[in-house]
Amino acid sequence: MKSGFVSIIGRPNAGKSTLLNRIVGTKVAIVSDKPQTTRTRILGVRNYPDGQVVLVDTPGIHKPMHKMNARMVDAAVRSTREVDLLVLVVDATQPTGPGDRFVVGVVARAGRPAVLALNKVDALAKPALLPLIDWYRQQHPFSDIVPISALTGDGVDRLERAVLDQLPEGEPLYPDDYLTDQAERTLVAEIVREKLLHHTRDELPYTTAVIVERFEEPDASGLMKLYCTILVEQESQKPIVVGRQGAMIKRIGTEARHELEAFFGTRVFLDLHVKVRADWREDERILGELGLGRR
Ligand SMILES: Nc1nc2c(ncn2[C@@H]2O[C@H](COP(=O)(O)OP(=O)(O)OP(=O)(O)O)[C@@H](O)[C@H]2O)c(=O)[nH]1
Ligand SMILES: [Mg+2]
Repeated sequence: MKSGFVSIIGRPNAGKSTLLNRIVGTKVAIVSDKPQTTRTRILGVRNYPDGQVVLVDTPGIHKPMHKMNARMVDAAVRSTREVDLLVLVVDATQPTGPGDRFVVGVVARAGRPAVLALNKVDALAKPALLPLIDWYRQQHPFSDIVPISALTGDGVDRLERAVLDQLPEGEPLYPDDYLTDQAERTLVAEIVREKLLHHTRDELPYTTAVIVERFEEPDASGLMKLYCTILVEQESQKPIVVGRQGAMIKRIGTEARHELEAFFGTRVFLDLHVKVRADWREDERILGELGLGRR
């Protein structure tokens, strides 16, 4: 048997969370087309007949402009020193540059074996792969380089094999029915935030957060009641989230509720409330609630 911790790292939007969900086989991390979707580390477990891989999805590594972002990047970098193996996920459709060099530097400083996953090959012309592989080979001695599509699943089984190969001998670290370390409360907040990200753009994805104020287990009639606050930074952002006659927040609420009902297997009452909190991204108390407290 083989087992170990594997950190999935890379720049924002590379497809790390998509890959985590694909390998685990369930949605444990939210995904969006906006960079900086993942804000904390998320653990997901995959069992094989001959081993167990404990994957750690991490926030995308970027230049932090707020305390929140510094904590996010810290969480990602710290994870590289707490695992047996790294999987560096890169968006192969994007040209390489200083941001990629920086992330390779993080990999190098971690001093652990690393597998490179060239992601989004479904959206890439094949000839573009070779120069990319060459570029990364010159940057770092990766133990394997695997082209994948986290979206379609193409190449992911090869990547999983490469990961398992690199892991030490060992017994499973978690029970075989253990899927993720995400608390139900966190999952609720994340699903609401995913719908919020889906329907907003410009600065809103970065300036919003979701906090679960109250979580009531299903009552006798099987109705679960969830009360969430959506934080925005400025008064002017409130009407955008609420929408015309509340249309936007209604849509976000309905989509989130459907997903939560499927997830919990019960009827859900979901209350969403928008609140302005200037500079919440610098606020220690709020960061703590979001799992980004000072370490
Ligand atoms: N075409 C294509 N798109 C992909 C693939 N993998 C992920 N995506 C898309 O890329 C976007 C970002 O995916 P995420 O999984 O959220 O990326 P991430 O690396 O976790 O991003 P952060 O959490 O912001 O660091 C989403 O729109 C995904 O649907 C892929 O293999 N092919
Ligand atoms: Mg992510």
